[in-house]
Amino acid sequence: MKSRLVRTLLAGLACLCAFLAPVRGESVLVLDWNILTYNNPGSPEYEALVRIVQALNPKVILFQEANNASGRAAFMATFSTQYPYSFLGAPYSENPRNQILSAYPITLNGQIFTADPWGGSFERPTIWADLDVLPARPGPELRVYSAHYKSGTDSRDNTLRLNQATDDANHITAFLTANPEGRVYYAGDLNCEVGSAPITTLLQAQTTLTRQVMLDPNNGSPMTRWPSGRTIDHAFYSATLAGKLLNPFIFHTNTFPPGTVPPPALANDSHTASDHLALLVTIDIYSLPADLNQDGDVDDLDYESFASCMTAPGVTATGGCVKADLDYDTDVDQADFGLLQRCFSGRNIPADPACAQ
Ligand SMILES: [Ca+2]
Ligand SMILES: [Ca+2]
Ligand SMILES: [Ca+2]
Repeated sequence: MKSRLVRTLLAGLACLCAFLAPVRGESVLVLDWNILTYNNPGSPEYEALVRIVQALNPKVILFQEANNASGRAAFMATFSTQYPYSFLGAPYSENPRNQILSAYPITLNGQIFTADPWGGSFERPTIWADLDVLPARPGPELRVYSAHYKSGTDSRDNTLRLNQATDDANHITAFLTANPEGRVYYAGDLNCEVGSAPITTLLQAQTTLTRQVMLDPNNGSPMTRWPSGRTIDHAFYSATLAGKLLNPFIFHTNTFPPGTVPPPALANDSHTASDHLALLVTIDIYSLPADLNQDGDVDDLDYESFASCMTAPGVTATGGCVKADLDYDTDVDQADFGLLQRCFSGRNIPADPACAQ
């Protein structure tokens, strides 16, 4: 009886340890693409879209022009296991709109409506969603935006594009001011090129955004729109994601050497599916809990943040101190300090990802 009791207790402890072991990270493949329309289920355009998503298998999708209700419903049903979470932006009638599909829970989402110089709000807002990439760690780890700026060249179009960029830049700035460690990935069809006023507005210092250069790895081209060859689809990341975007590229089935297109995609699928090309990037969601400021090391700065939060066992941490609860048992106590000590690497020295094991 005794040995069975001991075995049960040990098994229980093992479970507890597994539960408390900090989650360290996830590589999040994000696809951004203006798909023109889902098209009707069964059409060549729709089937090419499905094959490309199957070939790339992203964790998060940012779509623009996600219209055609029947195609959209068929797509979401086909990928319901892969993307159990989704958010469809306005308008809800069949006009081009933005959509976010996610393998991770969406904890919060919203739409940014922009003033239309013709009166009212522009019908097609930028949309955003907070993603809980690491469910074992409190709070969401990534915020994504899907944007589609007004096309055209008349005065209203130019004003609207700049208004959209200004509103989105302000939205990102407000988010990062309230959440200095928030991670932002912003992408979409901005209908303007590098150097234009909307792009410059997004890149103003307070957004902390950097534009991610995207190239087709098979020919080095930055083109995202065909047949015009313009580069009007863009991706940006916040300073908190500096160094965390891996392998950015433009996906273009037509430029792969013969026989090398990732299956089940076919050679001409990019052009069959849409008049834009897809942007892909892997975002490294770094999650070593002891690295409180998430800059890669565990140093005196992390210790200072931690020390100001340390209390006693069983005292629930609140506000900015939740991040100092390194073993996720709600308090900031000696056990958390032990984890910090084990992970301490020193300034600018990458912490050992296995330190907390
Ligand atoms: Ca989380
Ligand atoms: Ca650090
Ligand atoms: Ca704790």
